[in-house]
Amino acid sequence: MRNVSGRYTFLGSFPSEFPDTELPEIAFAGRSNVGKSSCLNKLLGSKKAARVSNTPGRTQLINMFDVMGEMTFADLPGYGFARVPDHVQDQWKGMIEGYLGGREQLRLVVLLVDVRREPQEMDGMLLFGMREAGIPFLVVATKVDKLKKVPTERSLAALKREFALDDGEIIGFSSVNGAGMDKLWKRIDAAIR
Ligand SMILES: Nc1nc2c(ncn2[C@@H]2O[C@H](COP(=O)(O)OP(=O)(O)O)[C@@H](O)[C@H]2O)c(=O)[nH]1
Ligand SMILES: [Mg+2]
Repeated sequence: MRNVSGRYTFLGSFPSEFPDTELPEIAFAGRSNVGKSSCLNKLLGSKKAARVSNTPGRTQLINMFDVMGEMTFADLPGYGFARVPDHVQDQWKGMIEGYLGGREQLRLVVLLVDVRREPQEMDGMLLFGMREAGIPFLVVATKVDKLKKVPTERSLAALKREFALDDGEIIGFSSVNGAGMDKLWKRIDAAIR
């Protein structure tokens, strides 16, 4: 497993005009509150790289990090807050489409979903879009520490079924106890090679 332990650099927050980096890029997407910031912090070995639980509905920006000079992490804005006005939703959609459609160095999108929730329509739409565009993705089901083994397996199976995923396209993860960290790093390493 990688040990980044803080060897990353924050490149900035971008609404568009993403920086001209040459390193292979891994993007992280998912609904607000799914545990995306916590997952990034866990991968980067930092408690504060990505802010945990920031207020929803603010300006939507893509945060980028250089990781050990080997790859770029792109933290995409979360979606799915009920009380966000339409123009913010549209802004989000425009940004994500702009990013996913034009980012040549993108090697993998890690789509985070909460293992305790039913499969969500927005996640399905994003997955469908990535499949259509031929963008490699991995579904990471977060917060597996909150469920026992059997309900976790059941939930992973439901996600696989609903989103028509292959075995290798979903892993369980916890930023509390580190479950799935090895697997996630393996997939990231394979994607940037
Ligand atoms: N039990 C548990 N809680 C988590 C996990 N990941 C995130 N959380 C909690 O879920 C909430 C939202 O996490 P955050 O990382 O801010 O989600 P984001 O909105 O997707 O960036 C916070 O209260 C976290 O402490 C996890 O793996 N297990
Ligand atoms: Mg966050």
